[in-house]
Amino acid sequence: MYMKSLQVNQCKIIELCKIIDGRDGVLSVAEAQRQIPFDIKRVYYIYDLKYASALRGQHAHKQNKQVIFCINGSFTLTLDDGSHQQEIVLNQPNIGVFMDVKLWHTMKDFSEKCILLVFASELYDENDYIRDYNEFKKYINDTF
Ligand code: T46
Repeated sequence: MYMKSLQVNQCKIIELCKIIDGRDGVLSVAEAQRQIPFDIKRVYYIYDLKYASALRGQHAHKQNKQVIFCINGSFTLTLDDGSHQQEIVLNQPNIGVFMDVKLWHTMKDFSEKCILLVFASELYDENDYIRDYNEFKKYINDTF
């Protein structure tokens, strides 16, 4: 059981089951409206990260909800709801984070061979992104 709880609003830890039978390997399952709290319209993954110093994310979404996993290696996810900030290291393939709308998030400290897997509730739309932090703060105040 992954004990870390999140102090930030608009997000929560998602723990997938680990099916370990008599054969080799572990099987984890993510299903729409079950472990993943929305209908999945898009899946993407990020890999071939060569620099631990890379920074990705640094934005929030208006409509798009996501669950993010690290299915190989590790990285640090920083979460910011506009009032509270928290960092979480994702390093277990069956532990993810649900990221609701209006949540500023950044990915950093990528390990070697790190692979991020993301389930998204919406198709890709650049207009759904808030990529400026001041605009994010204004948006959460205006849409409260
Ligand atoms: C997020 C974090 C966790 C597409 O064309 N289609 C897609 O579905 C995605 C996800 C990206 N792109 C394009 C848009 C950019 O030209 O790929 C390029 C890189 O996207 P971005 O800079 O947004 O990548 P990250 O790693 O900063 O963010 C991504 C997701 O875009 C974002 O929604 O929450 O991962």
